[in-house]
Amino acid sequence: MIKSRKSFISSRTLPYLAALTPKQYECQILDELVEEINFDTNADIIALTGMLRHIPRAIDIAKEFKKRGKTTMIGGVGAFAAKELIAKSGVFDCQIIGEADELWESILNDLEQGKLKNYYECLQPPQLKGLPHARFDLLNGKKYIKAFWDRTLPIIPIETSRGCPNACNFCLVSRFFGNKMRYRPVEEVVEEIKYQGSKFVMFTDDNIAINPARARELFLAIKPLKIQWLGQFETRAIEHPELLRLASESGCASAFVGIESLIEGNLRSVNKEHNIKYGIKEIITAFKQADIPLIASLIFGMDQDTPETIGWTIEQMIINNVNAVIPWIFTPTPGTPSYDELKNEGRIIHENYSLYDCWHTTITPKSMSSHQLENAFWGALKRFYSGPLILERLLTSKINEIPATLYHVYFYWKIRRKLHPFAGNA
Ligand code: B12
Ligand code: SF4
Repeated sequence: MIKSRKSFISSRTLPYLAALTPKQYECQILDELVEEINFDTNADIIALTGMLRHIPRAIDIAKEFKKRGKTTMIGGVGAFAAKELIAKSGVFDCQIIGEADELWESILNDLEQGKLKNYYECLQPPQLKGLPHARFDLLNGKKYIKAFWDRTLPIIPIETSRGCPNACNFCLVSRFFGNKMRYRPVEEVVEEIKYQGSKFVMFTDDNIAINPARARELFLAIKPLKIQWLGQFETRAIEHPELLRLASESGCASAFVGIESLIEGNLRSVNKEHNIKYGIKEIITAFKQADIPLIASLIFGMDQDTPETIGWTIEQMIINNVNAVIPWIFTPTPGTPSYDELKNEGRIIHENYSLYDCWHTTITPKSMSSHQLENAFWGALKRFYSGPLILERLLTSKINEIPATLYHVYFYWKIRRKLHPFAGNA
């Protein structure tokens, strides 16, 4: 565990699961990133969630609770990716695969009637109409940072859709949520934002503008709320400049864009051809013209990457004045084609999932050694977040870019301690 005093944003998962829980149950939520576990709690059921890298820790936690006679359950994307490991651990009374919206209540009913099964799977993804509002009131709000301009409530993650029609080989989203988009009714999204009350929202959608007509409807509906929001966009969004402008007018404070690689062969090798069409300059210019600060998500260590291509990529980001970069090391998640491919080629070095955090090497890359990959990755982070470049960015930032640019000082501090900018935040 990499713990922090305060996290950037809470997860939506458990506050949402609490909202799905029938009223006769009392729920408590504990986020181990920022709090300590009380193993002597009087709770009857311990329900755990996490990404793949949290699974070894979840197994240890469940072991402790089993010793104390509790009923242990686990679900979520990590549990989906590590199904075999979880089953083998033998410390969970119940393993839930897939979306739990329509399953959770019946699981609790089965438990009440002494008929709890060891394994539940969602076979039919739920429609996203009438979802309850997540119970963020159950979290310790003091443990999450607040926006610079609104010190009242932390940033709140809100979901407006699930699924992704693309199938990038390294990504779990279309494997877990399916490749058909499902949307929450826009009026229900607006209602939840109002209900949660925060003036800063992070949309958890993987592609907030994948459907331009629906995105337009959403942006128009949230514009009067006068919130600031963060969202994930795919590169194809630049084909709709008027939509990007509307996103900006509706409060988009930063766009997290899956650029992944500037090398065509890399994009082809991971089935992300849709990114090939656009040059990095074109992408950055389109977001700048819409006045939306762009955070480029990059993946290093794909087949055609070498220390030189990684160095070159980061220079391209600097030359083109991208607002921020978040680089990751190519990591194969079980359940994805990348994992199967690398496994078949014998290129997976180890399966200690606690290091599957996307900033440790877990594979032998094709065109360099693992050591070279790790060095080039840290070199890229240090270069982009170097003192002189941060200062230059701060001095040249527009007013709306300054809050995000100030985080670069924090990133600088973390990178010097060999921590990824997001470490301790997810
Ligand atoms: C928001 C988000 C983040 C945020 C915030 C994280 C947070 N605090 O939650 C940030 C930006 C920080 C982040 C970071 C990372 N993320 Co992220 N993130 C997401 C995202 C987009 C949304 C998560 C979410 O809130 N979903 C909504 C909730 C309600 O859905 P849910 O958790 O799946 O829960 C449902 C079911 O799974 C189930 N369920 C879940 N848990 C449980 C438990 C029980 C007991 C039960 C019954 C049911 C149940 O019930 C829910 C309702 O159906 C997902 C993709 C996605 N669409 O889900 C990726 C995702 C989770 N992230 C992923 C990854 C890889 C990362 C990173 C490692 C790096 C990266 N390359 O993106 C970093 C981690 C950094 C670090 N320090 O290690 C992967 C995880 C894959 C994996 N290997 O586990 C995902 C799936 C994206 C992907 N492309 O594959 N992430
Ligand atoms: S990386 Fe993004 S575009 Fe590709 S499948 Fe995952 S969510 Fe979809």
